[in-house]
Amino acid sequence: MADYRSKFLNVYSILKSELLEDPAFEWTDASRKWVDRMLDYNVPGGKLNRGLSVIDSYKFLKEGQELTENEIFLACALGWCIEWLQAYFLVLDDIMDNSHTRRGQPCWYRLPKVGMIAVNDGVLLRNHIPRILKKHFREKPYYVDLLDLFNEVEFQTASGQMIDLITTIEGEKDLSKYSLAIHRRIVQYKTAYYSFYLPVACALLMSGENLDNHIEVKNVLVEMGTYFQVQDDYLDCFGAPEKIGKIGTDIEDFKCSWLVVKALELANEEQKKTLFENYGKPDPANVAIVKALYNELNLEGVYLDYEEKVSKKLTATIEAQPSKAVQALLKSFLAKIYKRQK
Ligand code: DMA
Ligand code: MG
Ligand code: MG
Ligand code: MG
Repeated sequence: MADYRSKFLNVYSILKSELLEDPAFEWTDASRKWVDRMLDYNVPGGKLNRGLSVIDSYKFLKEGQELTENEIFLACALGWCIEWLQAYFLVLDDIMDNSHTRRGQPCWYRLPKVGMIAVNDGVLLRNHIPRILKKHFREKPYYVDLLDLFNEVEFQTASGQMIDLITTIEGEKDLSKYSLAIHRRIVQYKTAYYSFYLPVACALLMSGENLDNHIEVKNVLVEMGTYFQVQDDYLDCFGAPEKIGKIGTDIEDFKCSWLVVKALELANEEQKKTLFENYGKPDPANVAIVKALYNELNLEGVYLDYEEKVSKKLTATIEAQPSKAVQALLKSFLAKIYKRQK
């Protein structure tokens, strides 16, 4: 597989320049500088897995045929639309989760000059997506499907964020309502669709496919995305902050994390009491007690077990797919996240 990373990064500069010259707005030096800095701070600094997945997927679907420069550019532009969507959700997610760091630097809203301007920056990031699509895909037969896809997935993600957030409402904190079923619903919507289904769906549309004919592929990708968010929940507590680029806040935030659901399943009455008394409190002493309990319950071992089982199951589902190209694509996705540390 050719490495498209440098081409991909190149396309970022092009898209950014176009957005900074958008004729629909009367730019000033100050406004151009703000958006320039805001984009560089929030859009390109992640792992870029989602963005690069579009071109990787498209290449698999073309089954070894050389891609034209134009095809490469378009796949990269769609990849960047996903990275823009991710940046939009993360800027707002960090405010709502009261997070401190992201991608190894302070969260955007934590910068003294930014603060709550970050809310509007999030809105701007979201608005950049249809502007990129309009500029580069307007004449394509799949343009309407592309717009519809981004709208659907954004709605699913925002709905997932909503159910993630309303389970933590102050005054209604009730650990006993947390279950694997609720966790699954949250992560499927807040993470799986935009992180796993969206890149492949973009590649399918570019290849002229009708998304209605690929429901099975969607189901596998949603399963994989669920596994990916379980990893995110695990790393929030057990990951190395210098590797994941962020400091976990799930315990403080009373999140319906996979870890707390597992802890509730495994705890005896006394341990449950400890959990009820200490989960969802901002004091580091309470957090430390929860973490000690997670260790007592051997949640690291429980997680490793889960990871083995889910990856085996996913591999079997992938191998049952009729298309070899789709199998190869899905296997490469799984290989990228299996046992990830960041
Ligand atoms: C992430 O949930 C979901 C979206 C849509 C940003 P999260 O709060 O667990 O993410 P992170 O751990 O990166 O803050
Ligand atoms: Mg968060
Ligand atoms: Mg969140
Ligand atoms: Mg998280």
